[in-house]
Amino acid sequence: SSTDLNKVLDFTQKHYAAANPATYGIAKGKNVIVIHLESFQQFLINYKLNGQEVTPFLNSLYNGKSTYSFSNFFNQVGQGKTSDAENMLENSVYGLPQGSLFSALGTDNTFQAAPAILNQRAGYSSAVFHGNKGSFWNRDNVYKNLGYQYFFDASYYNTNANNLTEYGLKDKLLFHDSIKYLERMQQPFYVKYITVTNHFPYALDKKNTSFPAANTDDTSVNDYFVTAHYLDQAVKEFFDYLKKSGLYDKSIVVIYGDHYGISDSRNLKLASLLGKSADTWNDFDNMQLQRVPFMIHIPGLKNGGVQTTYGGEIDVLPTLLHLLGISSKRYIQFGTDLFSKKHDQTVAFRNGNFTTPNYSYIDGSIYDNQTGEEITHPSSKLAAKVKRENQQVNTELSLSDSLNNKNLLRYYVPKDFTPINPKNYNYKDDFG
Ligand code: GP9
Ligand code: MN
Repeated sequence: SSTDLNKVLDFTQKHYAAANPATYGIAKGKNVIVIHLESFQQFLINYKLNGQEVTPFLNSLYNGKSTYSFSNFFNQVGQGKTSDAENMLENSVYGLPQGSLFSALGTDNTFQAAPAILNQRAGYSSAVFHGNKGSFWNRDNVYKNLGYQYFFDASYYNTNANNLTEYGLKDKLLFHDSIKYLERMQQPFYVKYITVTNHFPYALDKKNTSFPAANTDDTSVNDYFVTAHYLDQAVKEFFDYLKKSGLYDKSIVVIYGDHYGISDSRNLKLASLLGKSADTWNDFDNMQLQRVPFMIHIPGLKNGGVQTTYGGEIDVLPTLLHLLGISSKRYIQFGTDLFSKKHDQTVAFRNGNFTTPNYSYIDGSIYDNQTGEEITHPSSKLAAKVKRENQQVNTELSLSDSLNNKNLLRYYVPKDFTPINPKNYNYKDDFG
């Protein structure tokens, strides 16, 4: 109803963060290449297992001056896992409290997503490259509503048995075998690569592994480092191609981890590898491991580096649009530009918990982010502040749920936006 829509509009307009003039438009007109690192957690970055870097190439990007690298960026997924990450990154709207939005609402809901905005505002073509079948998480329907022009799913690659892992084509093959499609994309393009090899239980055939596993008594924890290393090699090979092909200098590369790889229940096995004790491991430690990498690699950038701003997947779209010189105020987006002086550093998780630069709120308890200690007797000032933020997080999540469950974007057309007609897209044709 219009009051429901007005409540959402009222919140998002008040919550909007104006772009930072120092970064607005610095990537204008560049191709955008998004690399979705499956199940890849931030703790892997700059981590050494038995003295050996697990992900040397990603580390070189993270530590370099041509990348904005976020050290306090959190995944905010619910049960939709990868699809929740995709929904947040390309709509700046949360997933559902239960289940996958893509599966439950993705076929019939109205979206005003990144591919559509970039195409209409700046003439971007768009494609997804993913080695799984297109119907997984209902993607082949959802992507048409997002305005993706092409979806190169498993049917476009040689998927004989030894090219596959459980969720599809091995990552090195995905990056390699998709080149013939990428090279026919009209520029500027917005393309997304969804990797799968680094997925629970992190099994990988011997001929593809070149990194010694860890030696805890949990095989999936041990093998996590092996498939993370493989993924790192795959990304390096892709960058080598980008440089050789000349695409590198005409593009920016957005790299993110979609969510945790090691679940809370297995963190006790991981603790010792992080120099922590399983005996004292608690909810605060679990939350700290919800960090995932978020890097924006901009060839030629000289003053990038590690950004300590607190943020999450919900913030990516307004951040990206502003870097491309595309204003975002007219859209209904729950995130804010990470570079903005007005960026909201309260990071909401799907279960209502949240973290901020100074403290975390977990199932009713407050923790000091610097010491990790629970603040059992908060000052009245802190208690009031946490209460306010708790209310805002709950408001934000419930307004996002209202937008999704009532499909409110049907009733809102942003300035100069042409509603997407999913019938205009057909992913089965040969690449036309
Ligand atoms: C497969 C991919 C699997 O297409 O979505 O990752 P998940 O959704 O389980 O995180
Ligand atoms: Mn995933």
